[in-house]
Amino acid sequence: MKFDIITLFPEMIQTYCSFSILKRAVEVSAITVNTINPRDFSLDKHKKVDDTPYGGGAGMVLMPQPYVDAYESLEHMPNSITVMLTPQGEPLNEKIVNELAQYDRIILLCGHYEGFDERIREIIKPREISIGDFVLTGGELPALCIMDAVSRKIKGTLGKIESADQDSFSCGLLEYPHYTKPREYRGLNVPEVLLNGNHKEIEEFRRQESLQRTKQRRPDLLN
Ligand code: 21W
Repeated sequence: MKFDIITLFPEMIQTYCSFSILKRAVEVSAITVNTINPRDFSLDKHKKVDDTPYGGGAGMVLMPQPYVDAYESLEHMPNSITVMLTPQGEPLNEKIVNELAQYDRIILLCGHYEGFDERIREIIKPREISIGDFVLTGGELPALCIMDAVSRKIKGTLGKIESADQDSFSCGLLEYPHYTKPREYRGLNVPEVLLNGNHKEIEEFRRQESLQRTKQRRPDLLN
């Protein structure tokens, strides 16, 4: 999977991708991460990328020229999709992540606390995605959420042990409670059933806990 991220803050993307599992994914070439800064494409003598809104109002608007030129500087590739991160987009979920993971290349367009000039949408025609109903300062964290979630689906990103956990995660229920050593901590004990080595009983206990948690916290997931 190739990610091309168009952002005014490329270091935010590069830094996150230099740790942990994404770092390894880059090292084993499961993914490649390329950043493009629209500021480098600004034709303005002060490298301006935003301006005041026509019609008035607060805030600034991201100019079309630097973003469209940054976008058009990227090579055309088959099986590629462009995603714009905006608060008005469709809310991200695991189904969308699975859809995105089918592509060979994803272009991610990030704004930063400003709206995009509408003509950027009209020219690029991106899929618009949000990560939920709360206000952030920019599209970089949402872009990283997509990169992180999609990368997990790419062969070679997760090791054997982590892939096994994928199965229990994606069964549509919340996870059961986990325990490790010691058996007693501050008077709190690990449930007896997990210590007796009866795998059938353990499996049933975990399934019940998962169901109960899901009913209590996320009844919407049970439909
Ligand atoms: C916040 C962008 C507010 C635009 C007029 C001119 C991407 C995001 C974002 C942001 C506004 C996502 C304005 C969940 C999010 C994102 C920054 C509009 C300012 N008005 N998913 N400028 N939440 N957020 N208001 O915030 O770019 S995906």
